[in-house]
Amino acid sequence: MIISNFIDGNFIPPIENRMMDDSNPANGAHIAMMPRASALDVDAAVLAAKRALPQWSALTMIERADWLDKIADALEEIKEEIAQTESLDTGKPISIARSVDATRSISNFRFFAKFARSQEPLIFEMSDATNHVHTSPLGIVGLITPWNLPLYLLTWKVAPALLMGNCIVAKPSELTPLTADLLAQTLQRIQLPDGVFNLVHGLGPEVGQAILEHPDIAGISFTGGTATGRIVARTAAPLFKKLSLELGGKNATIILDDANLDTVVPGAVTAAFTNSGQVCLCGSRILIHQSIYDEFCKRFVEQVDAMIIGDPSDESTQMGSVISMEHLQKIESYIDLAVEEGGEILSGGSRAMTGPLDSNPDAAFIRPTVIGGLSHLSRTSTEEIFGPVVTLHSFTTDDEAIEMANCTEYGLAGSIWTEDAERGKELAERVESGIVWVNTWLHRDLRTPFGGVKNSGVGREGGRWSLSFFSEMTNICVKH
Ligand code: TXE
Repeated sequence: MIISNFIDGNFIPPIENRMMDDSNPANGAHIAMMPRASALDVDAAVLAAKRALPQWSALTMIERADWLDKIADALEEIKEEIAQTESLDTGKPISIARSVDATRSISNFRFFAKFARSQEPLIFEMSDATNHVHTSPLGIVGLITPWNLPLYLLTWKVAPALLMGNCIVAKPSELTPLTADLLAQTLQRIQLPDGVFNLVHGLGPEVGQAILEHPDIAGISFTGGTATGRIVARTAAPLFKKLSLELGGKNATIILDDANLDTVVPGAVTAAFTNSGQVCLCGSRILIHQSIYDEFCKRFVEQVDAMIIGDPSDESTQMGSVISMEHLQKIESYIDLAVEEGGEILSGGSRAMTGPLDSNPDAAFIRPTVIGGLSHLSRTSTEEIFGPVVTLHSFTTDDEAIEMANCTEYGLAGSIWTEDAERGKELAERVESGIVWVNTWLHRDLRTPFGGVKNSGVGREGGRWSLSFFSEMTNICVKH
């Protein structure tokens, strides 16, 4: 398979004709050749977007909401192909690719279409004047997205960006180009006007950087690692581009002394190992009240030991591969570090033996790994690993649990498990993060603000925050 850039409504090869390989991390097999585009391709994409902008922004928000529904309908028709393609490109189990990636990619468009229709004009009355808040598109926006939830996170930005009248230059991760290509194919099939959505594939420092630097791109929405987020901020801020940064996390799962372990243990396993722990919201540090630490640890390790690791295309697989051999080596380096720091491997810690896949040196599998006995201030317990690795820690008081939860440089998400929801909500207010779940995880209302604090990012997306990010406001004050 060969994929191309999608510019001005057409699939075209990169101007400098450089291509690169896309492979399946579950077995190392070559899947596709993809463009290694350059700034020249970004320039062409921006030109196309510039040509499309007047007509697209002249539509009403409701007319653009109708387009979002058309996109959702068209994606619904290829939902299984999206799931199969995402599983192939990422190594995630087909069950997750269906229930999380494909489902949410479609619902992102449906949600913003419906949300648009509920919007009222923003008016502030004075005794002698009326203030009308008028919104207009940013213009051309750059969307740069990561490899963990490729289409899910791309569509989370595409839907509101289109709704608010912007035209798009998007760059998915070079590790997972395929479902972005499927989206482009779909938009071409339903004849979204040429140039409204443009897709440029390639390496971050080459294509991503060119998007950040382009003078005609007015805003950047970025999801990825904190280190890259610094580069994005350093490049785009002096150009006064609007910036939304969704970065890394090292989230705490806090289990209070009154927690019901029958529900908490499976909840903590799901929060820890969904998508091989490659979700910025995963609970990678588990803080347990000392009175139930031993019982939790025993039951948690039992459930982790029983997880089915294997071929992502198998319906019964619960955990597939990680995204690449390079990422696998990064994860293994943290497991080595954990041992050096005095940790005890309670489960996993090695490359999974996965039946027919176990003899393949290019299969990026590792067993879900549970580590006890580390200080909550150790590097393993405070640095983002972004893989199927969790550390367990005990605490004695609620205050100590909050102090431990807040001790890292990150502040994206967390969860608190207790039989007393009011106690959980009060504690949640003291967790330095953008999102805290009480007695659940990854339960998402798309109207709510999503984003992190500290090194987990700047800004919020979701509901009205997305509409606000992807638009400019003019206050028009009319004297009576
Ligand atoms: O992210 P990157 P990666 C974390 C996780 C992971 C680390 C790196 O710790 O190990 O980030 O993952 C593009 N200018 N998260 O490599 O490098 C790049 O091509 C412009 C958490 O995927 O940040 C890709 O499209 N763009 C995160 C996108 O940035 C650049 C999810 C993300 O790549 C660029 C994924 C540059 N100089 C990883 N360099 C989350 N919060 O969900 C790279 N890119």
